[in-house]
Amino acid sequence: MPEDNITQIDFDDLNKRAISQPLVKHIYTADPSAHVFNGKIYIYPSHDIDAGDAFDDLGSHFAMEDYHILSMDSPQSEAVDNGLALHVKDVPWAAKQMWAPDAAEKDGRYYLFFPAKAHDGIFRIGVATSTSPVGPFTPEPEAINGSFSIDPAVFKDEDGSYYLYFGGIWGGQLQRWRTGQFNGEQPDSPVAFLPADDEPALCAKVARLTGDLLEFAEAPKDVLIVDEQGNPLLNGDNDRRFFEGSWMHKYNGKYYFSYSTGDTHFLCYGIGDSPYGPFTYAGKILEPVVGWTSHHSICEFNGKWYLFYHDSSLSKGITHLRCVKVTEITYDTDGRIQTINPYNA
Ligand code: FUB
Repeated sequence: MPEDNITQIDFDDLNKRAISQPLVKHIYTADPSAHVFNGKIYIYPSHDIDAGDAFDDLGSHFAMEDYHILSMDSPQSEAVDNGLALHVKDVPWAAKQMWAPDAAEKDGRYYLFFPAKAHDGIFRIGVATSTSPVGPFTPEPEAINGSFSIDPAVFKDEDGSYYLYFGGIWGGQLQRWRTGQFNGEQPDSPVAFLPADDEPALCAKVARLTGDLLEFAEAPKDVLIVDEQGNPLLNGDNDRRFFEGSWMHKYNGKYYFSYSTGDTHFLCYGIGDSPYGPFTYAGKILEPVVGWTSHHSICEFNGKWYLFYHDSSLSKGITHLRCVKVTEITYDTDGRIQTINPYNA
């Protein structure tokens, strides 16, 4: 549901047709990364604010400054805001734009992974730690060495290895890293430096983390998404190619890499046999929501699977003022996720 349709939307009607309601309404929240720690659901969202920055295709209007962690006893229960967990002013390397975070637990310690623009205007990914899943978190003094772009998502595999998925095109700057170095040249167009439409699309990145979860244990690799013939999705395949918002979960021994298609507003996924992929494109998880962005996580709770996502319904369609929601997902017998429409007809 692109932004230019907003003026035609009857939000009272849309909210009645919505399959789920905002988890909290006293603040704007987005990009929900959900995990179950010690039997409880913790949601690590962006904390949206209106800082007055003009809307542009590089996402300058997403000017978030801090994180608040939400917790829930179950997907049906009330969500609790646990207050300020980390503020940009306390992160030595970060200047602005605290975008979509994620978290992991290891040996009773909690790790918050977050992207922010450093003082040179380049997105990096940092880590902050706490003894509590809701913080407050203490940031490492530097961003993860060799990190770049946005939208970290951390996945713990059954063998105890942790992997960090990340990346996003346009405002997320992934297209500026094609040579391995940041290309800071003008123009500042979101589509500059992208491949041609008939070339393979840019890939999200994945790197295994070191045992202390503070660094990459290896150089980041491409997360390749292929079609049913095994061919990489092309840059012009906007309905299916990766844009931002990586997530990894494992279901029945298979690895599910899911992501947002950005300018076409879908949440899609591919299935593979390894955390590194390749992932064969398998379909859509969520049809477009009201608002430009779509961003999600998938989490199991008591044997059922849930999609945490956001839309801009709470702000009546303002792109950068979003609200997080949750709905159950179901799998077909062949392991395909049934596509969800966020609003009933
Ligand atoms: O919240 C800021 C950005 O919007 C996120 O990093 C993207 O995934 C999109 O949701």
